[in-house]
Amino acid sequence: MLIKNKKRSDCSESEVTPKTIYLNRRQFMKASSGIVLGVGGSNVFAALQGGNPLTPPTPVKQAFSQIIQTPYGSSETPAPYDVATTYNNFYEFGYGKGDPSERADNFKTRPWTITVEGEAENTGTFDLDDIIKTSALEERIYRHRCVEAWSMVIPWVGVSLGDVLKRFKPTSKAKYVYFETLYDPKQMPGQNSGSIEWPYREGLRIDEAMNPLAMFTVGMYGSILPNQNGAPVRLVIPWKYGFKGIKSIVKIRFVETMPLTTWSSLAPGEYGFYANVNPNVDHPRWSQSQERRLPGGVLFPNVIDTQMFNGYEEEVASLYSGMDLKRFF
Ligand SMILES: Nc1nc2c(c(=O)[nH]1)N[C@H]1C(S)=C(S)[C@@H](COP(=O)(O)O)O[C@H]1N2
Ligand SMILES: [Mo]
Repeated sequence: MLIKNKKRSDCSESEVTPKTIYLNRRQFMKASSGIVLGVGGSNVFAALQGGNPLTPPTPVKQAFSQIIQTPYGSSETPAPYDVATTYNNFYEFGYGKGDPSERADNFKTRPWTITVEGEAENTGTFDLDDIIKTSALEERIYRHRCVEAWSMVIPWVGVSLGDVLKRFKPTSKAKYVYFETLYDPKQMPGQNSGSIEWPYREGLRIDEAMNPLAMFTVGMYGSILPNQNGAPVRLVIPWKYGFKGIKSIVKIRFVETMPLTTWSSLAPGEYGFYANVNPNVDHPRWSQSQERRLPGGVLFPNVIDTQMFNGYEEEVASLYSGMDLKRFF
């Protein structure tokens, strides 16, 4: 982001994949699976193997056994799996879009614990599997909009962030919630260098975190998160720029005042705490009125208009009523 501004024409050839392939898959799922999509080793998943670029490759055992289908994004066309997993921002593994998929293979994501601190009754260190196991996993297809002005549609798997946070019983002093990524330079080579003060930090106002759209995400495309996409758990906040979607979370802290976050501390004039997708507030180095919807390429850059709150205005606009969004960007 700060470092590299990809040109519109920089799309790799692998991003060019016909939409019809994904459409076929969705029709197939509708016809064969009903409401609960059983993918773990089932016939449905097996039938989707065989070179379809929209499904995770082997091992199949990493697919979830039961995912509740939701209406979120059912009319959208998700990006092919290989695009969503090779065009990434995860600076802990390098600044290039291809670095995370090339360097995160051996990243250890189990066992994984999250430490919960601050203004809550139920604090301590919890195993991720214990945190997640009481919730039914949902598939939600969301638009994912990076501040660099590219976007993708991704079928995430996870639970409402609010449902998870409520289990820690935040007190009335918890006005914000702060998150931290793992700090482990041995595993994350990008943490040995660069201008970022590690670990990566993010935060939300507590009412934003409790909004039903905010997602505590453990998978995508029916399967566990690939390491490059933030395994084993990340945030997905679909009405905000992608950098709010902190990856590989190890710490959650409930706090009274607005926490410092990585990008807004590095360049406060460029990246705000709120970071709501807003076509009317330009970034100093690039316009936010449009976006490159991936996959696209040299011949079909696939530029579309950016929507207010990334198209989730109805669900989230009330969080910001009375706020000057040009000032609180
Ligand atoms: N820890 C961490 N989280 C991160 C980032 C990062 O560099 N480190 N990049 C952010 C940015 S800028 C974006 S756009 C998304 C990218 O998610 P994706 O690679 O799954 O598309 O992750 C966000 N979360
Ligand atoms: Mo981003």
